[in-house]
Amino acid sequence: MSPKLSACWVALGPLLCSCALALQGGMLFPVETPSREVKVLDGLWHFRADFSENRLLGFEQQWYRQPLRESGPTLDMPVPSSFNDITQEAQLRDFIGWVWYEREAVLPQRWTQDTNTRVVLRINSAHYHSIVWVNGVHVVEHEGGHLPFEADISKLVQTGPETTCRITIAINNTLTPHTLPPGSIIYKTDAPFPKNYFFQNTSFDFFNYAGLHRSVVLYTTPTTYIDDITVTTDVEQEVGLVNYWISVQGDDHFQLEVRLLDEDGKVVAQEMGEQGQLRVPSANLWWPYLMHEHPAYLYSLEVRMARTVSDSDFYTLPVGIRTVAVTESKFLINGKPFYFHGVNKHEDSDIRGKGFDWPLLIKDFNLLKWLGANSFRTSHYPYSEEVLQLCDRYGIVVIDECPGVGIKLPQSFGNESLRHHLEVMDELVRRDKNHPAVVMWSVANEPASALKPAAYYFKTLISHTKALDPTRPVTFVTNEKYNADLGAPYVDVVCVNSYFSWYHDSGHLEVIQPQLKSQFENWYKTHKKPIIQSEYGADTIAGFHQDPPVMFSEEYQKALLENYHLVFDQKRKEYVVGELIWNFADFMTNQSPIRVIGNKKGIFTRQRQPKSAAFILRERYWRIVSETMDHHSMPMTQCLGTRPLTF
Ligand code: GCB
Repeated sequence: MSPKLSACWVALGPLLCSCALALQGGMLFPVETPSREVKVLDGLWHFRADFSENRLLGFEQQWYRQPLRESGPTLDMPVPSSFNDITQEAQLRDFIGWVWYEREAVLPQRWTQDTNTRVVLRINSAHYHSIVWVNGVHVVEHEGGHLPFEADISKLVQTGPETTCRITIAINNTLTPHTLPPGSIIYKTDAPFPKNYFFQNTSFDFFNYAGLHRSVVLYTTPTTYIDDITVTTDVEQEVGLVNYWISVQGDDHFQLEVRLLDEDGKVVAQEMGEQGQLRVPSANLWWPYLMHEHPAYLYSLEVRMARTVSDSDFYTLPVGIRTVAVTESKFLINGKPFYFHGVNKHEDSDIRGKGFDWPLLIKDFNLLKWLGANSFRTSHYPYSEEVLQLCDRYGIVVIDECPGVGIKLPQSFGNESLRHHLEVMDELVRRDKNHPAVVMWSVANEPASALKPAAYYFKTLISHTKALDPTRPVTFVTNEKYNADLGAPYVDVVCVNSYFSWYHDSGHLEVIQPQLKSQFENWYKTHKKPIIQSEYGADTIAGFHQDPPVMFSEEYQKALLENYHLVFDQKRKEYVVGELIWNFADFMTNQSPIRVIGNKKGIFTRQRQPKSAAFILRERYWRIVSETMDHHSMPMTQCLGTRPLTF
């Protein structure tokens, strides 16, 4: 690494070591209950990018010590949002280094005066490396975007009559060969480049948006509190089994009461104690969308921790009872074959970049419903918790992917990278383990898995993930050759990406069928595992038409899809268990001669308008539903007439 940026990381050396701190304890989603309050700090924050040559001026001048406006000019920056596309400055769009966010929060008096109240600051996603101060005091730091981290700030805010606190967050979007995703900074020192010129090199195909991408939240719990809940489910004949483990922090003396309520609010099982099993006779199972007349059935697990009558903590967790299993050729949900007909997505939209946005989210779910999609992969990083909550409620099945994308360099397979990757899986599993919609973990996308160290790397990573969660299969998504991939022996399901007639044999649609057939046959013969076509697609500029089809026209995207579908239809009778189009919507990438204002492989535009291919896919997905319904418990007419169409 160049001395300049390494200085920036070295300067943080001692702080980086404390990352593990962020891993202790649970990471329950903040909800309001009779014992908990939540204050969401969405809105305008003060913002400054540190354009100084070494990007360290903010640390040298300790910008966190006083209000940010006192150390120089600030911008108004909306949170949640990426900062990149908010202004007219290309310099800020492409900025690499530290940016500073700050705002004051007014706290209810009870929070600052009642020392039996624990006040927690939670950052739901800050990309990439963050350091947080409250009233100028360092409280936490975290490496990696997309996953939440927290700090208990009770002591800092319970010091006197003051009821405001100043939150300062410094965020650095610099990637190194050991971050996830990896990247590197390239310095251009030869003459024709401007002075001190550098840029960030990455091997992934989406814009490295940065900033406070999700809400920053303050919430309270009592000082003795429910820290974590883990639920796994099983089914024995008609009886649903809900196994639970609860951890309480703060004191050893408490009682725990656990009740499971059905959708009508009726208590169907209850238990006492930190761990146990709830048995639900004639359980309503959690079924995927379009697989059952009443999909996505959710029970509520009400947990009450009590020390005394007036000192209790409450938390309610939605619970879906379902099983997941993989055989040599099938993916089973509740013992029935499940076929993934869905999409790959990105968290991406105009202006807000990767910033969380409710209207966009609900629009996307309505489009999935319209399409008849039953699943998606969180390509190529964990999506917001709100997304997973909606998937639980709607029955949309999720392959939950970590940010292991673009792992191409040999040094990204070393111990330092592996250690971080294992930590990220800890954080991901801890956050998402209780979502019934999540049916499989994906530990990476298209790594250089034919490199020698990949065998040990993926063996370790996958066995670690299975140890964290023995109830779900684990995969990574490959584009290596079936006989060269050193990670494939360790996955439960083969997820393979291919772009026949696009990146290979460009323009030759006629190669798709024979090449795809042999792709499937080779992978199956070698590994004897179910296969998902985890990406396929073609860039298409909405409104470009050409017949006979040529690349980038809507006709070409349609024809490419249709050729793939013919082979899927043969092979899904055997061992192909899913097809996920690349991509749900157009999305922003780095500038490049093969990208026309971003990647255009969406079946919807970035503004969520359908291209012709969306109608092809819609017709197909609904046809698959009508065919497979016959094999399941309900007739299609019932399915169309009731809940699935309205969620
Ligand atoms: C891939 C990658 C994805 C890219 C896509 C493409 O294989 O997994 O991130 O965006 O191809 O369009 O090139």
